[in-house]
Amino acid sequence: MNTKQFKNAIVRKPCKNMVKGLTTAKLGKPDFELACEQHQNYIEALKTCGLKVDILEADEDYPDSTFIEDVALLTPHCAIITIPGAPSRKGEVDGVIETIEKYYNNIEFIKEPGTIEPGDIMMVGDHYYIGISERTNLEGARQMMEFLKKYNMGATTVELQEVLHLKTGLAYLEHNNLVAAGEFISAKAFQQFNILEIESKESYAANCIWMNDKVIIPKGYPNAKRIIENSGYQTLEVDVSEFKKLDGGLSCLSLRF
Ligand code: CIR
Repeated sequence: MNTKQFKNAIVRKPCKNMVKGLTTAKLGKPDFELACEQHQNYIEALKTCGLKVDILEADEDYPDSTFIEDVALLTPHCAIITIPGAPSRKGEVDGVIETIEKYYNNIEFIKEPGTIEPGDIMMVGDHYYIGISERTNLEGARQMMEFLKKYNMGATTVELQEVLHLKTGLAYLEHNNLVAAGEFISAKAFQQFNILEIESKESYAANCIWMNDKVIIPKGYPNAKRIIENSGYQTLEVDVSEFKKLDGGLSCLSLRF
């Protein structure tokens, strides 16, 4: 298969203060012990897909710090350190730079007043879709696009209407297959893809991750599972119920490169 293979992931263990994490979900407070167990299973799933996983210790200063995806974009050519749009999350960035430096020489930094959370960034080969959201502003997207261009990568922006992040409702599964829910099913920007449509009652499963020709999906979404398997993928289910309570999904829990 002529697609990029991922070799590494960086994750951060959930902290006890995750119960104070940002959320709109109204699903109650996460159970910390169960979240730790689910996080461990998530790491095992990444390893099953062939990844080496760096596991950072929990950071009690930042309740949302387990959602490590939002602090950097790790491309094949450079790393771009972000400024999250949520004020309580801005400091999360400092705790990952040292680990990223182990893997990257080319490291760029988004600057104020730009804000951008890579939950809003979807990679399709050398092209990146960037959601403009409550967390990612136009200036953040502009700076990101400049960095991508500097390293010969392209980008397109997409205005979000309803969801928190772009990848809340989208996942690219390589081979032109795009999982989509809600506002993205008919969005003009994505009509060139073969859209695998996820019904609204299973929309949480649209945040799944392609990992070296397997797809990690959240447990408990049988219709989404069937659609993805019928498109030729082997799926791995991971229960992430405690992270869902904080508006987080599978992609948010790792940096993959
Ligand atoms: C937040 O609201 O920032 C966290 N509770 C959830 C972040 C989810 N991250 C992601 O989709 N990349």
